[in-house]
Amino acid sequence: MKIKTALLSVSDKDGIVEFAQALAARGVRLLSTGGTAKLLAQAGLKVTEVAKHTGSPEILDGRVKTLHPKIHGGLLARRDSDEHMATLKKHKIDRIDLLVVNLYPFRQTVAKPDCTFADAVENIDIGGPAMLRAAAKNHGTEEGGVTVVIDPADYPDVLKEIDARGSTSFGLRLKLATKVYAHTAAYDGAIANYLSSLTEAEPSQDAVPARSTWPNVLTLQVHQQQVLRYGENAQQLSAFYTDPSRPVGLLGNFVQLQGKELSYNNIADSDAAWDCVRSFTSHACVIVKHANPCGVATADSTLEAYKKAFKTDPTSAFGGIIAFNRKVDLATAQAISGQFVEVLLAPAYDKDALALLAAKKNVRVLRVPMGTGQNDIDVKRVGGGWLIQTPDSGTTAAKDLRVVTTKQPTPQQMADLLFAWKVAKFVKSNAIVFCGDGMTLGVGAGQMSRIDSARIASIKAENAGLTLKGSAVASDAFFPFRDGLDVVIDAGATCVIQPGGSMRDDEVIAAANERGIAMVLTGMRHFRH
Ligand code: 93A
Repeated sequence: MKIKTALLSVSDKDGIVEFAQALAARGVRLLSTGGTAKLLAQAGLKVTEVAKHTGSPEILDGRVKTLHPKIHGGLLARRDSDEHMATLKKHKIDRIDLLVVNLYPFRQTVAKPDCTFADAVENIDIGGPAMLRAAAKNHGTEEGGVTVVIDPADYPDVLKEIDARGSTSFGLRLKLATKVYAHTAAYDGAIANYLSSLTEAEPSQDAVPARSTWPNVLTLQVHQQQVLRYGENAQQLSAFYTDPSRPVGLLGNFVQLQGKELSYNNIADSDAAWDCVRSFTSHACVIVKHANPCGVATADSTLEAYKKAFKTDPTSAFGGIIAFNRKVDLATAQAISGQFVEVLLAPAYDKDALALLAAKKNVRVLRVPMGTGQNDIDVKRVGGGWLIQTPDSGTTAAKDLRVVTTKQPTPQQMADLLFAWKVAKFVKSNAIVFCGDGMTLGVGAGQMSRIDSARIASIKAENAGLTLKGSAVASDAFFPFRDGLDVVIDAGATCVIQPGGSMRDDEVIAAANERGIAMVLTGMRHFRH
């Protein structure tokens, strides 16, 4: 069915004049609402105002513009029903074949700190979603139906099909209709999130209402980006979903430059590696296995950082995820080529480094634009629901530390303690991390008992041929008893960083003094489950 009449009603007017010109050039009649009609007329286009078309003026400050049987009848009448077509004729209603709408900018409006309650309410679009839903419902059959466009990125496809066939295909109409319902659902979700975040019982119209941190309704809109081969295991189905507002061209935070398709576990591990490596300012390398760092180091170059990180635990590094916070050069790529690596990620690569990696077809090479990082919220699935929290963005600097022992840490020890503390944040609890000279020496992760984590960390150091004598050690949460502390001192640690706050802090501090080591407290713990 040929597209004869289009209705255009948009808040974001970008590109609308050009699209309307293209439609007019193809003989399409244009109907439009106040502001949009004015803009089109100014551009010299012949356009009929909706108010004139319906015979009803816009009323109630524009709250009622398009809510009229002449509009909704024109959108909703079934094209394959003689009865519907006869009804249109009887009531002198014209078919509307193409609808172009984008909505009042609700989300952008409430994001402004000075947005009043009245501003927010007035930006709840009613007529726009009503038309969108009507048009999308009537996307029709192979014979014909309504084409509905909310995204300017779809203008070219619509014009291409009109040129090729005078109308649009069922496939395109279905795709566009699907987009509409995802869009209106997200739009209503944003309204519900906003209203439910208001803490005042009756916000006054001109007041900027107080907002609570957490809305009691939380609507998240996520779009499928990639179907994955399987989930954590082969018997699980899986896909990767992201927030539609994320920059296009990224898979989550990543751009894949080469290699096999990313798996569920690859994405989870790469995320853990990136989270850790981006927290360092100097050249850093993080090697991850099963979401835990098994080697972390900083140095003056990426090559040195990699060599040091690898030394921590060469056994675990086999098939690992390797992340850098700096550009990867040829020398580093050459060194990495010597080991089996699943995923390599960095903000950039030298050309010759990429050429070398290209020979290793299986290695998944990811580019991660600097600055990309955590989400606003952290979501964890539990049976029957989701646990939601803000991400752990707590950081600790030297000035935040409290030395509680007679022994003061030397400047070198202080640097190692801060390094160990940074790493411990990214290790699953209970975490014990031995470090020295800007590298991890032994990592104990994910144990139910802190003493076991300490024991495992020292066994791993021994297996790697590293000494813990004179090392710095971090514990992600406090020592409940002195026994865990004794294990790390027995292993060779001479300084300890931990949050403090245990009922037996006095006993633990006394033990540190008795054994002649330095201990600093951060006052902040980093559980990670
Ligand atoms: O206030 S509304 O909810 N009432 C309506 O009847 C209506 N019809 C279209 N808002 C309505 N619209 C919206 O107006 C559209 O969704 C679009 O965002 C905007 C375009 O208005 P104008 O062309 O006057 O700039």
